[in-house]
Amino acid sequence: MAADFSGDGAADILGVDTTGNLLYYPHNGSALSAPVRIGHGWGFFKHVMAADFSGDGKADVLGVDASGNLLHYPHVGSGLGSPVRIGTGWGAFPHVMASDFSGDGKADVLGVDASGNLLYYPHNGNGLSAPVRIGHGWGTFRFVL
Ligand SMILES: [Ca+2]
Ligand SMILES: [Ca+2]
Repeated sequence: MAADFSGDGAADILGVDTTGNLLYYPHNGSALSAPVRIGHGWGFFKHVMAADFSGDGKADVLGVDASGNLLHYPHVGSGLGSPVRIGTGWGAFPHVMASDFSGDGKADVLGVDASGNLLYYPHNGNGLSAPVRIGHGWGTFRFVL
């Protein structure tokens, strides 16, 4: 995932390795620095996204766990804080994305449901509002980003 985790205006890279470690590769100006482990146990997640959900300029991490819960891990200090559940029933979504679709500085969530509908869940300041269908026919896409 590419997102500005440090808040310096340049995108960093986050990844989940085969053992479930969440690794952060800081952008140092010309390349990537050595990775820092900022979490573990991420191997069971169906979806993992990095986007600024809180609106403080630093990317947070969102994940859909094995039970279909959509969890927000806020970026606090140098790492991630305790997760907050911001949705349920996401387990059947083949694609889930977090990005500031509305342009208010806070990431919204978009998902492709099992029927191929592209749904937009606006960030309302406290959490996610009811979804708006903004497209259909996305079920056959291998990647949606
Ligand atoms: Ca943030
Ligand atoms: Ca937004």
